[in-house]
Amino acid sequence: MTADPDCLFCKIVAGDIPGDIVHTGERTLAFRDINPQAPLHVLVVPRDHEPNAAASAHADPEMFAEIATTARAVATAEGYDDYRLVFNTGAGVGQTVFHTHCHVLAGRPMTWPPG
Ligand code: DGP
Repeated sequence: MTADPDCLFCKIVAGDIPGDIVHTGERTLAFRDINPQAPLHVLVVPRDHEPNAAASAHADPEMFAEIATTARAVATAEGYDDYRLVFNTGAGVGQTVFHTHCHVLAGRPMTWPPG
């Protein structure tokens, strides 16, 4: 298990700061976003610290599948068949927390392209 003591999401994974946790997996955790952008807005994170999705994919190629499976489990449990998954990867596209996370968004109409 790798953790960064200065990382917000590592602290949620460790239970050092509270999170509204909706799914606990062996290698992933899912909790509600503090600033929800849709009726369902959950973040799925790997327990291991990596700064972004590309780094997680490099370090652990199976992690994407686990994140997708967790995202589906969360959406299904909340009653949604349709949902959007977003990995912001890099500050230039809006990443603000540098621990890999997948936004799971559902429950309202969504447009494309995203803003
Ligand atoms: P991103 O912009 O892709 O890095 O998304 C980071 C998300 O993390 C953003 O939607 C807000 C959320 N967030 C930030 N701080 C906290 C926190 O302390 N708790 C929870 N649950 N979510 C947080």
